[in-house]
Amino acid sequence: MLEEIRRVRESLASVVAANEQELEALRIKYISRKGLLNDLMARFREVPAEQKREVGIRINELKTAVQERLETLRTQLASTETVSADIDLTRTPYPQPLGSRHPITLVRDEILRIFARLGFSVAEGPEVEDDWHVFSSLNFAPDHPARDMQDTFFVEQQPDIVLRTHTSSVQSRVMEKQQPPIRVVCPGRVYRNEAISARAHCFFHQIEGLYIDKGVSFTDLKQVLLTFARELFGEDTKIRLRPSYFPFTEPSAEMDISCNICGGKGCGFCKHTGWVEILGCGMVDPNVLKAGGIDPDVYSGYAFGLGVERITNLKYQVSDLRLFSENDVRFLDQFVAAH
Ligand code: 2NM
Repeated sequence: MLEEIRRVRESLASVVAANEQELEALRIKYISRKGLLNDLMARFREVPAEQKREVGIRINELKTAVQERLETLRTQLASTETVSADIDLTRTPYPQPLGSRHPITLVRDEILRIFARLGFSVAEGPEVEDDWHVFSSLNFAPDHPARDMQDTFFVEQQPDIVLRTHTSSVQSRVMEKQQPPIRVVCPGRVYRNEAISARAHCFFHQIEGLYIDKGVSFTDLKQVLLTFARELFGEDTKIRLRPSYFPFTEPSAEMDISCNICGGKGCGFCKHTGWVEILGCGMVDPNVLKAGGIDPDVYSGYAFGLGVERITNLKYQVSDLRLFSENDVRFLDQFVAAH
């Protein structure tokens, strides 16, 4: 019997209860009227007299041990229940990984902030557009090569509907809706029918600016672009304008900045010229103003357009345009935003 008592006592430590029912079952098993302890007591009578003293002591010890164990299990059950009621199981576990912003988003926002300080508001419009807003209203001749299937994506069986090839279509819409003064920048994705390579993609991101008021001249354009270049690439940045051609502006120019890799000394990046091209610009063609319902005898304006991928390449030296649309986290993780 002493041996039996010892075994029961040792097994107590591994006795557990997952809930109230299991705990009650243990109580019944050990200390109810028909329980293990009462059974031992009942057999106490059969114990030889010389062992009675020790067996009595051991049974009493076992009784205390059982009561203590059941009490411990009861407190444990109660505490798990209160804790689980407090925990929000829908909460994201720690640590919460912070994402990073896409480099195109970072550079776009930085550019928009600079123009916001210069008084430009933001306008957006549809990526699927009609011919009028993408081409005709912007002084593209009916036979202009940009209208070719080779360059532009057309919506099937609707030759009048295209994926916009520039965000000037948004500015065309702004002119139709609003009389000058107009100061807008239009960010967005544009599409060109090009074979995808490291240096070309069938879509990219643009920001175009438009400023229309009385007496706006080319000097206003130059000063705003110089301010912009210095804000984006640093105070020492120089700009240079080269004559160019766009259907919607006359005169037109392309702007270079002093190479921000070598500081203008000449390097592989600027093909040893010291300059890199960053945008196109010009004075809005009177035909474009007219198409937008603005009187070119009263108002004049300038416009410019830049590719966000190109600027991002300049700032971060990304060598392959395809990286921007593959969403490889190993690439994206390197651009840690100021959250
Ligand atoms: C460029 C270059 C030059 C431009 C023109 C217009 C509008 F709507 F006024 F006609 N928006 N953007 C423009 C002018 C865009 O991108 C290289």
